[in-house]
Amino acid sequence: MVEISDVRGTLVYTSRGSYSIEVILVSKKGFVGRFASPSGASTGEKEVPMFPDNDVGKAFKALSMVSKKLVGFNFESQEELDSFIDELDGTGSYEKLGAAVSLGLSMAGAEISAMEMGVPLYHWLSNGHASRLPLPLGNIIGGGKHARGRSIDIQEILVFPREARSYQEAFDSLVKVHKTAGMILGKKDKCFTGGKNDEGAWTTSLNDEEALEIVIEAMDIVSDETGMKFSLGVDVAASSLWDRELGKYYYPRRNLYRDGEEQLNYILELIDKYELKYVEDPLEENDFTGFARLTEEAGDKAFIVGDDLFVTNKSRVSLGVEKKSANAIIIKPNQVGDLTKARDAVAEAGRGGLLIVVSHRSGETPYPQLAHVAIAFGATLFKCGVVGGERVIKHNEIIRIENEFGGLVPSSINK
Ligand code: 2PG
Ligand code: MG
Repeated sequence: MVEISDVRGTLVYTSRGSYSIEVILVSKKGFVGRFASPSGASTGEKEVPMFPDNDVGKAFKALSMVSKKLVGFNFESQEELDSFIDELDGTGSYEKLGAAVSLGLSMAGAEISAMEMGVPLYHWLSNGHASRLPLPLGNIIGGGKHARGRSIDIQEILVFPREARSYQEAFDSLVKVHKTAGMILGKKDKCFTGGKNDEGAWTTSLNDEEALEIVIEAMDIVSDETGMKFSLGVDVAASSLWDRELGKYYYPRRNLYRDGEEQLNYILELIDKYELKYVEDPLEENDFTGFARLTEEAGDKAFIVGDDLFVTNKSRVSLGVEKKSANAIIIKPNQVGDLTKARDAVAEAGRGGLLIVVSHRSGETPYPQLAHVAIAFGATLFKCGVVGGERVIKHNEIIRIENEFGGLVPSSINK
């Protein structure tokens, strides 16, 4: 039984320089848990907002209101804590608290619980069932909203190793792909200054297809050097390209519009031409039917991954499973506001046979806990930037867990 004896909040910053709140929980036995939620730029319209009415001041007020009720609260499980936070919010979707407060409380609560039990956080979050590590999925060249529309139109060109003896070896090879891609860009892109976007991916003046070719070249070089086998992927973040009024996707670099059918065919072409094995948000966030067509046509070749489509929300996952809209899912706890709701989405996705990808946000905070969430939720892929302190702290945490606790080996992927 864990008892909360103090609740505090401090105004802190994300890697993008926007506000977050470090939520601090102290247990009666004197353990201290802290967490500050990240926030996105290409956010799903159905995700829990960072702050109520986008107002950090209101979030602090909400935190001080619920603090009084949390002090003295006892809980035995994460579900008990999270359902109490949900009840205190009262809207069912954290409209009053916002994700910075609700997930801050949930994660800080998980921290103090794990400390009291004397177990690592991933152990607490998985009830001791965690048995494997994910493989890293890294952002190599990026654009879209993460580069203020000044790079490629596709938001992310991603790479993952398909198997590795250790997470350390897998991550090392991704770092090499990132470095090598930077070197090639230095030669091929006359405007390249070494500039990176919000997630530490390179930005470029080249177009989407030229950028894809550079990443393939980098993968091949590192593969020859290390023997590691890589697969290529993209996050189209298509809701950011979607013009709702026109009902078309707009690609600003080429000043080009594509309707739903053209978009679907373009994605199918990209999958074939570049042998993409991972395609996240290829269509706008409410197009469950288009997603299902894509999964039907290309799901054997590539993971069709729902991010804004699902927003880590169990009922949207159920709909997607029923319609066979995707064969993989992005899990971002802040999208849904607490760890239990995120775990419910994972369980529902698991019932539908979806591959689990736990993911960072573009505006991250320099805290390691997401590494534990990825392990606890049995993620096959951990999507996180390759460089930048707020990203590397999470990869380093997985490497530390791998070395300190033993018995956890990376997953492998046959795509
Ligand atoms: C995404 C994420 C992370 P953001 O679209 O998958 O890469 O971006 O956090 O801006 O939503
Ligand atoms: Mg995404």
